[in-house]
Amino acid sequence: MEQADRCPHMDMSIFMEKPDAMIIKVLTIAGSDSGNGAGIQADLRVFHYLGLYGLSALTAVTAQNTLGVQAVFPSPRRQLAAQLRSITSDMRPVVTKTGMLPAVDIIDEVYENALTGALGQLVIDPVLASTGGVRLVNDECAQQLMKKLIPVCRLVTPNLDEAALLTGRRINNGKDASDAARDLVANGAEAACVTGGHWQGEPVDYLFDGLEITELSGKRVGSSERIHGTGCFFSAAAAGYLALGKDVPDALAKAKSLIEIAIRDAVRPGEGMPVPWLKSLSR
Ligand code: PXL
Repeated sequence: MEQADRCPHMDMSIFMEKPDAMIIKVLTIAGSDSGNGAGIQADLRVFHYLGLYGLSALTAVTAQNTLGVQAVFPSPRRQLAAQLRSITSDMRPVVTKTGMLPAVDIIDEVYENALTGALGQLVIDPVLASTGGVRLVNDECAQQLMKKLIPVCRLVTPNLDEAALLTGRRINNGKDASDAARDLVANGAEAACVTGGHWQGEPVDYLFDGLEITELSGKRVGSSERIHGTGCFFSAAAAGYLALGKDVPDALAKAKSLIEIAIRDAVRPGEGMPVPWLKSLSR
């Protein structure tokens, strides 16, 4: 009452007893990038841009800047478990996006939570290496992703290197990328989108939804190879659009348009790599 007197335009609905049903929640389970290019920082930025309420559970703390990753400190499983318990006992994400999952037991923890249904639809960005080429998770983690999480996901969004590592294929052309997407669906994913942004030429992505291959073509807006955080940004955007009710092809097409804008407007906060940026978030 007192506050309303002071601020007559204040929306008193925040004091309602029930949670706000209009707030759409999306969770990222990922690592922290101290340089603010990738990881949870990128994911939360994208969720906010899309008008979603972003939740986060940390799987690792990285020490990094625009020049590269200097150190990775994986979270102990019980730390992730506690975060997920706190989040899911109070809030229900419509979609959960995973990023860097740096240990087998971290993957197991996400898997066990996914099985309860408390994470909503799962979008997996199978982060294996940084844009600078630093390996962030080992082969055992890649295998555990294939064994546990990919079989229960709505969508997996590997880049060419990640798709090659996960499927054991050499990927040199669109046919190889399509075959890798088929492999991931054969392994249990509902849909797989192998992103071609790191290729020379036009950045075509290959989506397999269990029925057909769709080529998602885009515009080359500078070299995304040297831009740090594009993978996180793209899959966070796809997760966000799924949470907004889009179907997989539509969510991916919209995510592709958004990353193109963010690459065009990329900023260079340090001496090293640029970072995708959403200008309209700034005042
Ligand atoms: O871009 C992949 C990635 C994802 N998540 C975290 C990272 C990186 C790359 O450095 O640090 C936390």
